[in-house]
Amino acid sequence: MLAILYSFRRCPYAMRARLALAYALKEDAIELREVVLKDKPQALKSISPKATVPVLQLKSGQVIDESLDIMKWALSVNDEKNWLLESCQTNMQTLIAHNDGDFKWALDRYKYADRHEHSEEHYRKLGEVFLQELELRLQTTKFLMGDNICMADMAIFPFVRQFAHVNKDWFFNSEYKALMAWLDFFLESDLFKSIMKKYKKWTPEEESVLFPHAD
Ligand SMILES: N[C@@H](CCC(=O)N[C@@H](CS)C(=O)NCC(=O)O)C(=O)O
Repeated sequence: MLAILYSFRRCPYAMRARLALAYALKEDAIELREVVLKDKPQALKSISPKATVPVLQLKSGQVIDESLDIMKWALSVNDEKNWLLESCQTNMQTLIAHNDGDFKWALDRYKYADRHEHSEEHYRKLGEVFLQELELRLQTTKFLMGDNICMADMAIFPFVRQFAHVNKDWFFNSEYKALMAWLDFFLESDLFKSIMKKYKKWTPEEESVLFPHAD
């Protein structure tokens, strides 16, 4: 066993970590512990006091508690299709920072506009600034940094998925056609399906769930 992953199925940060781990590691390489955010296990809180997911605890005891660092760790183990794309690292980091910053801020408010000051449309418009940036890129290349999949695609699409799901009618009737095709490509992929299996909440008494899966 290489590591333990604390994860939450529907969390987009945990999804990007699971995507990279499932891509890079051999089947059953790690133990997956499904966390319920309202009832986090003590084992998680004691290794990472901020207690966000995902958290990866390596066999050496090292704890990695940022999703992008977990992706980079996975790619340092194996990256046969070159997701790291060294020549585009700066561009990738800038795009991911936009995703994790302004876009995520708008997404959280778009999802729950009734708990915030402005309307759903207001927050959607703010989020659209990022969608437009992605759309522009995807009109000329199949993926965000060219015609091959890279880390930025995997780090970003789980968030675009969430944005699309807030109001599917709006999204699928919007002008973002290249973005829709890109999103659909990932949602239909075997890799994505393999990381979206459902698990019971982990408890220390429960039998271990191994990850990545064979199929
Ligand atoms: N910067 C962190 C953010 C992770 C994060 O915020 N995850 C959410 C779940 S989607 C979380 O654990 N929130 C804590 C909570 O809800 O208690 C990362 O990239 O790993």
